[in-house]
Amino acid sequence: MTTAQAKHESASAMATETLDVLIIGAGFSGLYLLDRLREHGFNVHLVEAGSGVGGIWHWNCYPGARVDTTCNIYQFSRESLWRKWDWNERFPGYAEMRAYFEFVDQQLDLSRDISFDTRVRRTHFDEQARNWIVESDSDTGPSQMRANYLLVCTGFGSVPYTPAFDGLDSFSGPCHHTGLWPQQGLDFSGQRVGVIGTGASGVQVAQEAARAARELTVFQRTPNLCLPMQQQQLDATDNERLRTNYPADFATRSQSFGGTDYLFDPRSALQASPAERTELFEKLWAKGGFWFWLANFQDLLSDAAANRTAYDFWRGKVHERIDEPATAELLAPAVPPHPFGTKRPSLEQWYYDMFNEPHVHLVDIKQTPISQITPAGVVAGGREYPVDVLVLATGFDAVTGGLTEIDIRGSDGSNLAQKWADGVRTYQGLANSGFPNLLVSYGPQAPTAFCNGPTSAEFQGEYIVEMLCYLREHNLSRIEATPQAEQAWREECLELVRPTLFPQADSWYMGANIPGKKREILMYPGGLPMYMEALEKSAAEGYAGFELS
Ligand code: N01
Repeated sequence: MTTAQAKHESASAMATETLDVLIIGAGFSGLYLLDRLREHGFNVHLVEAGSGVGGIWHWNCYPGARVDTTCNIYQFSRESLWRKWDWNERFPGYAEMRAYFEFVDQQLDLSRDISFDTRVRRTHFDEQARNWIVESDSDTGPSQMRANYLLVCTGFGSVPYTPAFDGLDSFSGPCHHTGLWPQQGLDFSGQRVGVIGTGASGVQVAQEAARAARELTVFQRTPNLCLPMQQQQLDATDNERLRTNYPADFATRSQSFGGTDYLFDPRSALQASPAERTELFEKLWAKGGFWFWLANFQDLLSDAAANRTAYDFWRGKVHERIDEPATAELLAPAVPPHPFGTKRPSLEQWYYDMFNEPHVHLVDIKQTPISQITPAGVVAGGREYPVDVLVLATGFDAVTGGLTEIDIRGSDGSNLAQKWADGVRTYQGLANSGFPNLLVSYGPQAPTAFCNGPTSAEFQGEYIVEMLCYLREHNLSRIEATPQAEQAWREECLELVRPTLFPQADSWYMGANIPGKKREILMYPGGLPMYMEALEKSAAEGYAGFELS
């Protein structure tokens, strides 16, 4: 039988059988759940819109796309995997991440239970049968499936956001969003490249463009408070050394706010002397990565004056690297655009230095907004900036978009996106009242983007696996969050974020990057240990907050 015939047969079989579990999305969360649920004897299948595994690393293949978490914890903690895998870089690029996902796929034989190029469009809960009917667009995979449990693992950044720039369609050259980059790549050599947006994607792609392009114009609305990556190449000896530390690194994740292998410094920035502050700041700066953000004084993200000490240190470091004072002021202004760390900092390598080069230009589109895109370039402040290639690094309908773009209908036929129109409601960031047997991993009101992705995939994933095992063992076939538990969870999220500085930034953490989206914290702000404690308490009480039958 040919592969196409085999796929067709398995698609037909799936149209008639009822799976125990259907998973949407082949990133860290979805793959973890597929593997673990299979190990527990569930009949499980996974559908993925892309043509390969890797989730965000499949789609974000723009030049420079790179992880912002060190490789030791940006991987599964399963020993049979890390024993056999060597990393080439401390912060791996997208190509290395893709190779890692292929390795995991091969080691765990995951693809045999995955339908690729299959995008789920609609799904509804059949109350009588107690299962989900899922419809997708696919030429080769199943177009309709039934499953007792539906696990949505679409990640925080699967729906790119493109602003409605006047004339965008008229642009005559290649124009791509970083989150939908052409799989065959795009060469910047000798081109005049324009990058709109200076989030992590914009910073990364601009750095690469600066090296290849004839001219690079960066359109900045808000400066990114970037941190030094301190990249390192890793050889076999480095990997052996890393492996000896992995068990301790993985163990630390459960104690840290963001599922990392380091913790906040327990001291207050304001109680420390200026010399002590500088000492810690310098130490964390030299380590690179997110240490300056997540291993810094514990009051940095809750006290404005403490935060300002870090901002001023950061600003000084940036100014040292930029020749032109006006450019330095645009990139690192005297008045902070938002408290440091309340928008996710990007990790940069030569981002600031590149603005000293004559072919790299910075345009302040806060002062002079983009009024139009023409066939030949970008118009801002009445001036046309000529561009051959236009890069839209304008972000994502983050955290909720992957769920709300699917027409998900619950037991009374109502739609999840409508339910969330005036504010997200979940219980434990996992479940929804009115939507029985639907569970979400790496979604809203969970640690999600406040947490390292693989850590979240494993911690939340294991909780879901245990929950499904519990239901099976107790001959139960339906689980639904109660409206009261959901309301209390929402209030807890809003309450926990109130004393922090996060609400002060117009960030995607706050849903503030999408016009018309409700402005509210989209993550659970209590940190991973507190989150897992709440989940474990509920489980110990027979899944308090849920109705089981
Ligand atoms: O998106 P963003 P991203 N006119 O939303 C600008 C992860 N990630 O794709 O700040 C003009 O952060 C917008 O301006 P402003 C990481 O978690 C990780 O860069 O709203 N500009 C901003 O500059 C990251 O946080 C890596 O004023 C407009 C930019 O577009 C998350 O993904 C790499 C505009 C969007 O920045 C998202 O990052 C890449 C408009 N109308 C991504 N609308 C790693 O390193 C938006 N902008 C692992």
